[in-house]
Amino acid sequence: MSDSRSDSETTGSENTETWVIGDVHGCHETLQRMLEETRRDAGSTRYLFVGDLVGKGRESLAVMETVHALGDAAQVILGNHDLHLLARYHDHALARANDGLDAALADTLSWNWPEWLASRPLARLESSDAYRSHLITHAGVHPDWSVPEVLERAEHLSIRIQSGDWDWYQDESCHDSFTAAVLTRIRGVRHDNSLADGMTGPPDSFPEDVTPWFKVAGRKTEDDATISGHWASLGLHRHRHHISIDAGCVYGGELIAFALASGKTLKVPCQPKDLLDRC
Ligand SMILES: [Mn+2]
Repeated sequence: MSDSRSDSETTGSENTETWVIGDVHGCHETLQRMLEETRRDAGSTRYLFVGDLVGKGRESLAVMETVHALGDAAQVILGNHDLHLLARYHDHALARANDGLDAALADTLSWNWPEWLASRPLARLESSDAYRSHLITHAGVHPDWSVPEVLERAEHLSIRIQSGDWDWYQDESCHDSFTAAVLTRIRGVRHDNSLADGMTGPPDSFPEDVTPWFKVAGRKTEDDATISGHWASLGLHRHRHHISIDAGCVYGGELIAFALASGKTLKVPCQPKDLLDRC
C-alpha cells in the first residue's frame, strides 16, 4: 500500500493513539469537532478514515481538504461514494440525485484532490500493537476471502484506479468490479455467499435467507479483527471481532471514532450546519 511508509514513524510510540473514524459524508463541522475532541487526549494522534469522506453531505470538498491537510497523520480507505466521485470525474458515472458532489467536481484547480483520492487504498491491515492488527475496509469483506486475499484484491483494483482506468466501474462481471462491490458495499449475503444487493436496512429487516456478512458461520476472517463503516442503519455495532462504526452522521446521527489501542469510542452528534434539509 502506498501509505505504509508512515508506519515506522508513527507506530511504536506509547503516546500515539490511532482513531478509526466512521463515514464523514461531507459533514465538515462535525469532522472539525471530532478532530478537536480526539486531540484533547495527551500524546500524538493518528486517524484512519473508513471511507465515504464525500457524498450526500454539504461539504465534501472541505472534508477532503481537512483530511489532506492532516498529512501522514491520516490514512483513508476508499468507500463507494469516494469511488462514485472519482468515476464521475473520469466520466464513467453520471450524477445521482443529491449525491452532493458537484461543488467538488467544479473545483479541481485549487489542489489535485482527484490524484490524492485515487491513491488511497481499499483495504488496510493496521497494527495496533505488537500482537494485534485490524483489517479495515469501507463496508466489509467477503465470507470466502482471507486477509491476504482481501489485501491482494484491494491492491489489484487500486493499481487500476491510480492509473485512471475506470472501465471496470460499470462492468459488473469483472473481477475488480466484484472486489469494489464487496469492499465498499457489502451488507447482507445469501446462503451461497452471493451479495444481497440493495438492502440498506438493519439486519432484522432482512429476509430469512440473508445474513449480515460478519455473522456468516465459518467466514475466513472470523478470527481476525475487522472494522468497517457504510452501514448507517446498523449504527455502532460489535459482533465478535468485528466493529461497525457508521452511525449515520449525515442523516442527523453521530460521527464515531474508535481508538485502536484503548478500545475507547467517541461520538460526536451531527452539527447543525451539517444537517440536511428534510423534505
Ligand atoms: Mn458507503
